[in-house]
Amino acid sequence: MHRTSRLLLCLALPLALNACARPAPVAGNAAPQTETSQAGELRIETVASGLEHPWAVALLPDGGFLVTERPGRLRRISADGAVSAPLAGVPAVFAEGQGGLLDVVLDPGFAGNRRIWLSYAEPGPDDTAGTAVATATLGASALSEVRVVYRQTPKLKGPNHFGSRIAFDGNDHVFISQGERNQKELAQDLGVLQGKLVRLNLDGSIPTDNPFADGVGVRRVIWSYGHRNMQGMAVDPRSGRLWQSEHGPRGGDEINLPEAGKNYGWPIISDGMDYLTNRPYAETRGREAPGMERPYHVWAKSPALSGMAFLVGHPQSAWNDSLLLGALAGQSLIRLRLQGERIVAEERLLTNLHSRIRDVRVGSDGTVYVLTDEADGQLLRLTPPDRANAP
Ligand SMILES: [Ca+2]
Repeated sequence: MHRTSRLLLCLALPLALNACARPAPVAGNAAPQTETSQAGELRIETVASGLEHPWAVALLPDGGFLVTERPGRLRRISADGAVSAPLAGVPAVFAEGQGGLLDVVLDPGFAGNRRIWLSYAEPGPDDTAGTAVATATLGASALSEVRVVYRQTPKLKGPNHFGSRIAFDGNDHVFISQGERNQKELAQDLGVLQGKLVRLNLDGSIPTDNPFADGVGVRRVIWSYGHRNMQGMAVDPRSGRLWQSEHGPRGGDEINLPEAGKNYGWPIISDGMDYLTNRPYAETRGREAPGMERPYHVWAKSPALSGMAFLVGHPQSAWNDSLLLGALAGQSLIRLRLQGERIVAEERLLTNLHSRIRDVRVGSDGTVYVLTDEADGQLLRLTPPDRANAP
């Protein structure tokens, strides 16, 4: 429905007030905007708006999109921006605080099996919740064959630090990022799943070559540990290596390239603030310790990182060889310029939107898609500058 006619309906029907409390999802009709990036002019179009705190976008082979909304809705958006009603069959979610419906990605075999993967905060008894991942078959208006393949246990009370992103290594494994549910000491406990990056086979079973597969009293699904709240993850298509981001405590947001069995330090070491003393970790517990990994890259002031995506293999694009990251508190799209795996420069884009950026994905043609995390959230299409026109 058009915005104006919807407003009139809302005014005429007081009983509809509840439905009028927020905008309905609509196709974008604003004229494209432009912005000057360090590498040339960037074009910005609104594909759709009125999405309620959209969390993740998956790019469908037909040019359309699947978008999660944190309160628990999954919608299909056509290439021209038409937004569907919520799809039926989505698992129930714990939609409080940072919880709700989180990531959506297409299965590596999607073209043949129409399977998708969803991560979400799964409700448990007594107001507890935990990160979970389900697979499902995508139909026109509903999901079918919904199957939970991963559950974080134990479930805990509290609305924060669920993660979560899903990424495939191209070698029949899936990585699931999550958080420590704001119970930081758990991140060092290999007997629980909070604060761990986990790795599964695509059928949900545990790989026999996981680093703790033979351990006693440890969770065999763990890949790496000592993580805080991992809301960004992507595999570098050039190397097949997994990159991950996590929120630091009021400072010290990190990028890591997690390796099997390694300890990424939380809450023993950090580059952020020690909440107990309100002083920097650097002055209290420290930023490094034996047997623990320093971040691969770290920000002293937290951008509050969410989704991430590589833009590589597009030599015509002036943004080729970049890592793109959504920033929530930082209200921008961060572009890290890469030389190989080395981060050599940073620029912040979309700052004029004054919006939290929740997710970013890169299409097969190098087009960039971004979600703003707002009550009236948008799906944006960014056309990066051509190398031919770069300054
Ligand atoms: Ca760390």
